[in-house]
Amino acid sequence: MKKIGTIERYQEFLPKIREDFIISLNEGNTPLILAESLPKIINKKNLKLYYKFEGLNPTGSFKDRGMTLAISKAFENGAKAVICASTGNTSASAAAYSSRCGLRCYVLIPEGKIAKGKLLQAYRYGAKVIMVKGNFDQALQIAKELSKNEGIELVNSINPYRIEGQKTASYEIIDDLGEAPDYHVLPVGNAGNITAYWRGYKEYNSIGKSKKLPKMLGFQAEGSAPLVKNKIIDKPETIATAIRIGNPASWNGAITARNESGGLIDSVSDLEITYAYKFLAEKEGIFAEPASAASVAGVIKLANNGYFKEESIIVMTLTGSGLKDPDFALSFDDKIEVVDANYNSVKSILKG
Ligand code: AN7
Repeated sequence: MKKIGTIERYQEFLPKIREDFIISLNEGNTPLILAESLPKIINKKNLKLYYKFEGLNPTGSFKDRGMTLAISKAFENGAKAVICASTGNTSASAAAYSSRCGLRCYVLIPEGKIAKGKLLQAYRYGAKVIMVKGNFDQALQIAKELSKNEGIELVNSINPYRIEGQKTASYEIIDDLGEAPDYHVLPVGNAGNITAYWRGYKEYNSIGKSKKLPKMLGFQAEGSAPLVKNKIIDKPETIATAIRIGNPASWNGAITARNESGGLIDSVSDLEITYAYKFLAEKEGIFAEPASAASVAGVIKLANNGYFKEESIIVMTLTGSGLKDPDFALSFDDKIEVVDANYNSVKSILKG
């Protein structure tokens, strides 16, 4: 059977892995979905907007693109165990790929600050879940030290194979559009993904697959915006727990992507993120997690400020699935009706 995951699809652009050691769940190849309602609410006819919906990866986030490489390499190198710190999605992905090849997987997560779906994933895929009474940045520091001292492979995005795999999303976008977009918009947490996308765009451009390079637009949550404030945030806060990060590991990568592309890194408030999250589900039919909605919140903010002047194609990455965070999804006022099991009780609820 033909394999169709990240590694096989873009073999020639990625580090080599011997075929017997490729651990894949057919990740990648996610849809680029045209925005129907967004152009209307921002009232911009000059913009063509697309969502790159990474929530449709095997574990429900973009992390799978790089995890397939990181785990395959660890497996090929004879590692017995892997470790990561995570706001949730990395741990879900690491746990899934590890389970496929019998690697022991340790995940360090900030206690009480990860979406329930992600916790369940890591747990059910069989990882050893360790809750740390602290934030992601503290957990990452511990994971790094354990990796160094105990000979356990680190599969956070400091692991170079992670970024290599994640850059394939840019290839797919160019393969789909036949050209790079004018702007690429991403939520930014640990800043691995914006680093990876920029690398992917530059590489495809250098071999003639695109004529232009996009401006990279990154959005952090206001209470967790170290790159915007240009300082480490000791106590990051946001409802978008995936990007609740105060000291991004790929800090320099994000700044380089911004500067080289002529883009920007800005922040959006939890209120703006929540609006975009609801908008995506209720007006576009796309259920993405809160952190993903930061991309859309960012576009709305910039559009309202008159940032996009020319005819432009904009791609927004929606990094993870809305199913990951049931508690947030159910935290709104619009209530679910419970009625008696008869025709009239149900009919009385209908609005016509
Ligand atoms: C849905 O899982 O850092 O800027 O430990 O899960 O590359 O970190 C997740 C990050 C955006 C930010 N959207 O990406 C983790 C973790 C979602 C995410 C980001 C994350 P980076």
